[in-house]
Amino acid sequence: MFKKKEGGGFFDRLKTGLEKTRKTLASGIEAVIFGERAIDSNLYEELEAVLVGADVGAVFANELIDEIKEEVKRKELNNPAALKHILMERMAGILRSVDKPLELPENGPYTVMVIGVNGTGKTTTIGKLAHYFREENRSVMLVAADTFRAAAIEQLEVWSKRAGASFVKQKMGSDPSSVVFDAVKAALNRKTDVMLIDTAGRLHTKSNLMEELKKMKRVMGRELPGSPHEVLLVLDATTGQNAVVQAKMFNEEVGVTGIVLTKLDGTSKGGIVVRITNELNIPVRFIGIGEGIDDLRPFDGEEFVKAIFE
Ligand SMILES: Nc1nc2c(ncn2[C@@H]2O[C@H](COP(=O)(O)OP(=O)(O)O)[C@@H](O)[C@H]2O)c(=O)[nH]1
Ligand SMILES: [Mg+2]
Repeated sequence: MFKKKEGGGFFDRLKTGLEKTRKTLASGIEAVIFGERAIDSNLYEELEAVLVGADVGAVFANELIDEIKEEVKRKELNNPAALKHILMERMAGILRSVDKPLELPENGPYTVMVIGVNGTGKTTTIGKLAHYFREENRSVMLVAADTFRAAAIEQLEVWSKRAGASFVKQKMGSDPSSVVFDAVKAALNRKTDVMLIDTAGRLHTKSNLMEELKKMKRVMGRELPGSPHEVLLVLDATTGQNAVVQAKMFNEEVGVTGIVLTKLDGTSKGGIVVRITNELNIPVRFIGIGEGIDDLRPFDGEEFVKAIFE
């Protein structure tokens, strides 16, 4: 189980990380509902435009506005300020339904395959995750199954040293399934608690990549029944619609059990979390809010909405 870190500093850091989204989404909504204006179709249109601008998705924005209209009618509301609370409630409701932190068993190895397109932040996320688990006093092994580039292997090795994790690699160009095969054996021998597997993400050979990922899964399942326990898809929040397309593709081809949304610090379109959640219904396990080793958070829907609106 994840121990949740609490405290003002921790929450402030999240707010800072989500600053760009705060500026568009929260400030945009404040501007629309400001003053004593009437709740009419103009106001609803403006509200919808702000939501779409923050990338919650047109369909979801529309649904949300309809629900707000209902609520306003039912409760006979006439103060626009009340709309913000309805909105926050609804967003938190959607996000709560998918904020399921990873549950680790007492006895490992717990195996996590990390997949996604190049540049989304897979290797960095693995480094941050390794640090996270090390802080919980779990032994961690990083596995270099992105064997396509020597630099990728080196980058993961650097993270393993920073985080205090062991490291398994073979030479560049070797079969990723063979790397994983060795790694599972090593993790069983060493009684490693958590094994994090870095994979390639070159999409121009899409069918090869998908076959490779499926083969890795098969090999792992044979060596350690039930594994991989988690297939974590890393998506770059700054890529908007592309992230949604990638999520659908990887889920259909390989099967995804959890999502990490990175680079939320670099976008004003943090509403993408709502959109992905709404369209895919896959748990969002973590969010990335910076490049540092501490900039990965277990996702908490309630906290996320508060960090944007409060
Ligand atoms: N600002 C920011 N940058 C990130 C985050 N996660 C990853 N990055 C950066 O994204 C770039 C690509 O990351 P990398 O882990 O190499 O991606 P990979 O190709 O998927 O393994 C690097 O420069 C990372 O520092 C994040 O949450 N915020
Ligand atoms: Mg990488």
